[in-house]
Order: sequence, then structure tokens, then C-alpha cells
Amino acid sequence: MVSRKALVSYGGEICLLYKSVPQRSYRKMDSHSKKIMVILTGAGISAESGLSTFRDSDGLWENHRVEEVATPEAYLKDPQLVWRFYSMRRIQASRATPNAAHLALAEFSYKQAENFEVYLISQNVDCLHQRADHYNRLEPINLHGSLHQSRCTGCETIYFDDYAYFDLDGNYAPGPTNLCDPIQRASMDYLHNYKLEYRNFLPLSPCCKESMRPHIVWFGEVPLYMDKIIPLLQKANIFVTIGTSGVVYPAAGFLELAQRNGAHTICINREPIPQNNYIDDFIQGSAGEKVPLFLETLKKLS
Ligand code: BJW
Repeated sequence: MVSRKALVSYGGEICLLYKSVPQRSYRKMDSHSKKIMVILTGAGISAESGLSTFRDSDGLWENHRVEEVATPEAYLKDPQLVWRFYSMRRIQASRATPNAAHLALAEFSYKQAENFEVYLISQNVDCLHQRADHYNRLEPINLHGSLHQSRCTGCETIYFDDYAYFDLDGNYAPGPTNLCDPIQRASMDYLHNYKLEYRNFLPLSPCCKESMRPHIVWFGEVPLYMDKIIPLLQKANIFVTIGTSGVVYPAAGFLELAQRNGAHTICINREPIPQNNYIDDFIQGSAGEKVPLFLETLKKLS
């Protein structure tokens, strides 16, 4: 066992302790070099913005298991049901605003750029990280896609599309939400800049006249940007997960991969997660409170 400096949550405060952890080869961090910090966020970081998490609502939407509406099979069987689900999600996300945790991450990456190279991987599709990033510094790697994009099922061309095709009562009521910013809406990649044809009330792609689907990674599909993510996890000095239950793979395996490659790993979550063996410091509590505190502590250490 070796003794090493660690950040731990202690009596509600975050403080510095020396804690014993099994001997591993930690990547050397000399105090003058810039540290690489990789962050993975999940639905819990957006809970205080009013967006419900997946497993907190028992994984159910209108009595459908999320696995039943977030799969390619569900889309093939009943595209309208799937589009009702994603229209609701677009409306809810566009009404939400970034909270203290989103804002603190964006500010930290900008203000601490001399000391930390920060990378953000998000499983969330709600666009709240982008909307918190007033400094244009912390572009998230959206592993599970994004609510403000749709994709042609023919040729896979991706378009900006923030339309809700159904309202919250499930009635057909197409109209834009404000998930896309004015620049995205003005671009040729914005779906509704085209004269669209529709099938069963849903738009067909301008490129192939095929069905459009949400640009979301469903169960059984390959997550996006894995070729970027794996090298980041391999070179991270610090890896932090925030508000994720650690049950959905491959993201659930990132703590292990980062720790095995020498990163100091931290988990900020309301409740313990299954990857206990791969967490150096567990900070229990709400993201809106603990993330800004944690980043303050890191700042003082650098
Ligand atoms: C707070 C808080 C607050 C609350 N503050 N904290 C058997 C074994 C292993 C794997 C598999 C298996 N069978 C199938 C698989 C694979 C499958 C999988 O993992 N299934 C599991 C359910 C078992 N995975 C896949 O199919 C993935 N693809 C894949 O593996 O391809 C193979 C491949 C991989 C790599 C390379 C090549 C090939 C695709 C997964 C797609 C996931 N999609 C979803 C839905 C679509 C997005 C959408 O519509 O929004 O993504 S599922 C859903 O879960 C969503 C989320 O991004 C994802 C993760 O959920 P998250 O974010 O962790 O949320 P919750 O609700 O689970 O947890 C919130 C946490 O926050 C809780 O712990 C709370 O306590 C906490 N919290 N409030 C702090 N205020």
C-alpha cells in the first residue's frame, strides 16, 4: 500500500487527506506540468436543471421501458412512438437551463487553462453543456448523440433539427424548440431550411427522401467518437465521473480503463455506483453543490 494525497468528501466538505490505496503505477504528475483532466457526465448532472434521469424514473416513459423506445427495433416498429418520446425530450431540454455544475465546469476549463487541459465526454443529449459554455472552450464529446440533430436513415447525413413534431400531450404539432442556436438554424445543415416531404407526419430527408431519425445512440448501437475517447482515457491524469449510474456500457467501463492507465479517479454522484473498486475518491451529493466545491479545491491544489 502507498500513501497518496487524495481529495475526499468529508463531513460534507471536500478536504485533502492522505489515504492508503493499493499500489499501482500512477502517471507522474509534477506540480508544474499541465494536468489532463477528463470528465464523464451523465443524467444526474442535469437533474437540478429539472430533467429527469433514466433510472430515477424507474427507466419508464408512459409505461414503456426506455429500452423499448431507445432501440432501432422500436423505431422500425413504431417511428411515431419514438418521435413522440424524442419530441417530448426536445421540448423539456429546450425549457431547461444549465445549472451550477454545468457552469462551473465551463468556467473552470476556461479560467484554469494554464494548469489543466480539460476534456468533457457526455452521455447526455440535452445540449446543456454547450449552452453553459459561454467561453466556447469546452465542446463536449457527445458519446450518445444529441437531441438537436436528426439523421437520414438512407445515407446517414446529419442535420440540425430542433423540431418537436408532437406536443407534450402527444398531439401532432410540429414547431421549432430553441435547442439549435441562430447560427445552426441559419445553416444549410438545418433540416427545416429545405422544402420537406412527409410520410405519416414525419419528415423525409432532403438528400435521399428517406425517414429521418433522432441522432441518438440507442441500445445495441455503437457509441460515437470511441476513437477519440479511448486515447483520452489512456492519457488522463485525472478522470472524474459526474451523475452517472455506471450501468450502461461502454461508458460504465471508463473508470476502470482510466485508472488502469494511471489516472486518479473521482466519482461525484448522489449514490454509490457499481465501479467502487476503480474509484479513488467518491464524493457523495448533488452535482450542483459538489462540482463547484470540487473544482475550487482542485484550483487551490494546482
Ligand atoms: C445525481 C443527481 C444529482 C441524480 N447530482 N447525481 C450486458 C452487459 C454489458 C453490456 C450490455 C449487456 N447487454 C447489453 C449491453 C450493452 C448496452 C448496455 O450497456 N446495456 C446495459 C443496460 C446492460 N449498451 C449499448 O447497447 C451501447 N452500445 C454498445 O455497447 O455497443 C457496443 C460497442 C461499444 C463500444 C465500441 C464498439 C461497440 C449503447 C448504449 C446507448 C445508451 N443510450 C441511452 C438512451 C439514448 C439517449 C437518450 O435517449 O437520452 O443513453 S440509455 C440511457 O442510459 C442514456 C444515458 O446516456 C445512459 C446512461 O444513463 P446515466 O446518464 O448514467 O443516467 P442514470 O439515470 O442511469 O443515472 C443517473 C445517476 O445520477 C444516478 O446514479 C443518480 O443517483 C445520480 N443523480 N440526481 C448527482 N442531482
